[in-house]
Amino acid sequence: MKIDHVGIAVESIEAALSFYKRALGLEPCHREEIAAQKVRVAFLQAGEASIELLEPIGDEGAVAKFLKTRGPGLHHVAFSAADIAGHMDRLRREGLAPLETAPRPGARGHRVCFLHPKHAAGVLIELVGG
Ligand code: CMX
Repeated sequence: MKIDHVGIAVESIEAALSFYKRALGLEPCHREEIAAQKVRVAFLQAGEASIELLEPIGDEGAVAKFLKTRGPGLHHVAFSAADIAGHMDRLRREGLAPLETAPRPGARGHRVCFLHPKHAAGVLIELVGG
């Protein structure tokens, strides 16, 4: 599998974008609000993969909770998975059940699912389908 993106939880997308521009010359290529996940996101392309900056909308939701308990930093690593439903079935058979029972809508029109960090050395894993 290829890495699709690396998700980084931030307090402020604008402040983080300023760092990525000044330090690495990276510009945002896509912005979106994912209301169901209570986040706004910005993607920065870095070669074949991208960085996803995640800023919480409000005080609830997974990213707001993450920032409150752990502070800004690596939130998840996402891998491309064309047949996402097939991968979810395979993972269930392996005893590594995804957090969702079925793929759900994610950023950029993709279908996604997540694997709990307890399965992956403390890193939340996302699978990104077509
Ligand atoms: N990476 C690593 N560890 C994490 C984590 C993360 N992103 N989020 C939580 N944890 C850890 C906590 O530190 C805690 O560890 P300890 O038990 O050692 O203290 C443990 O997991 C439980 O933490 P929690 O705060 O009680 O969190 P919840 O169990 O309520 O939720 C999770 C954790 C992963 C199940 C939840 O965040 C989730 O369902 N995530 C998937 C959805 C998501 O993250 N959406 C935002 C991204 C949207 C997008 O990109 O589309």
